[in-house]
Amino acid sequence: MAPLMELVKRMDRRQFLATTGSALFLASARRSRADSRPAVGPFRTPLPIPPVLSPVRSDSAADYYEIVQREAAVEIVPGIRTRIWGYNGMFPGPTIEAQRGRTVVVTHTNLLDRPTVVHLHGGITRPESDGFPTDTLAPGETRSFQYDNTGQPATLWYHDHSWQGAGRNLYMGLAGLYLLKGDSAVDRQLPSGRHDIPLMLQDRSFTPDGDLAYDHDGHHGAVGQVMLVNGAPWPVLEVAARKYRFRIVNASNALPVRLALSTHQPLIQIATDQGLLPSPVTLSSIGLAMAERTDVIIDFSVYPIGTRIVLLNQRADDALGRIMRFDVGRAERDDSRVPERLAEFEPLQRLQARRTRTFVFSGRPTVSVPPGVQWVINNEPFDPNRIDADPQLGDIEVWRFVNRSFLGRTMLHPVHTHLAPFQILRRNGGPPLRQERGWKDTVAIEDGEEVDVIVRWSGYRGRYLLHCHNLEHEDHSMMTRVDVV
Ligand SMILES: [Cu+2]
Repeated sequence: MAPLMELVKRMDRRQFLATTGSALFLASARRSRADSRPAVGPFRTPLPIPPVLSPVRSDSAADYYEIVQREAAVEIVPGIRTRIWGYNGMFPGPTIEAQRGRTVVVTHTNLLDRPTVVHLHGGITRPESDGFPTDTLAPGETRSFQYDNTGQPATLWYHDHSWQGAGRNLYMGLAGLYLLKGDSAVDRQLPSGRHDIPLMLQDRSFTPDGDLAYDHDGHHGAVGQVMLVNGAPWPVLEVAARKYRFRIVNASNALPVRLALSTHQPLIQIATDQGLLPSPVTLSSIGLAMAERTDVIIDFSVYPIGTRIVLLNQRADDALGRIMRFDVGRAERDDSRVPERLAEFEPLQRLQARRTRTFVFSGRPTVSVPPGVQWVINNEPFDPNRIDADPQLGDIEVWRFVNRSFLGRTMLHPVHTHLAPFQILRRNGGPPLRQERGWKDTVAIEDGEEVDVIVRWSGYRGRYLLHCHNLEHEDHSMMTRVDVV
């Protein structure tokens, strides 16, 4: 074994990260993977913040936005142009800031050469605007989507949802943030403005000439070699020695992460997918599967000016084990605080449920040479014309998600319900994780696990979805139609 790798193996990974420079880090990353990407190192790029989109007009009914889906060449790796498919030609797309209870209408025009589908992840959305996978926007077509923003203030995101095309379309850039904001007394006390920062995580691979290299790995999932935050590789954010709120979205196709700080300082979690928790939770690490979100407070006032803190992904031992760095650059006054009571929370009880439905997530071999895998729910692939669940509007139901392993291969399935948020009742017969005791719309089901969630099917009648948010599983074809009747 090469001396470097031997050294790395013997050291605790955090110790390795703390004591070695980026050159060494890159050398080890290169050795651990067949490497064909352009030279890109960690902690050389400032963190970009996606710009907030301005409405083209507003009236008493709504704020109106326009987005064009188009190809563009953008600088992701410094000095190199990368061809992307982006909302307004950006990677990620522009951020939409919505206010609870105020309607937003987004008019999309598709200037790409393929059909696309627009979905607002986490939104309580009327069915005609929810982005059913066959509700395509054809090349050249323009259509408006209406979001009523009746849910809790939360960190949402919008992205492509094309049937058998979502994996590639998101990889190429069709994703953006949608921040549903509130203005309660609690919201005003928490860090805000330039101290409230979204972090959209996406791993990517690049070809030698800088293009995105999409490989679905036999429908197991497209995992990259470079960690991007808001479209920049392993960026750096200079922070003041005070509290910040970070809205962290795992927008990767197939990479679950476990967030932790290199200094062992705990993260103060204040929100899940669907908004503020009843009270803050202090955690040494937070698991975040694909499409899950967490809002955390990090208090940099505990560090001397000049301290560098790395946000780690403890699920990876290679280049994807680091996400970004915070450099404490200056002192600053801090009037924000984290209240002990964050949000009202009504725990739903199993007794309130009208019925229980079970969904088994597994794989089955395809009839091909060599045999591949098709991802299925209750042994059925997605069929847009088959209704697999038909909850009544207003009903509360328990949905049991079972992850049954396939050919001994460990697969995580992040399960996502459209329209209706849920609470987690039981995880493997025990209580939910401390980080998931709030309203959720996506839940990580690890291999062999069984999770009961309780869902209130309110909002709208119509055609919706339940699916795995590993995008390559979703495309092939771990998705099922749910009609609210
Ligand atoms: Cu899956």
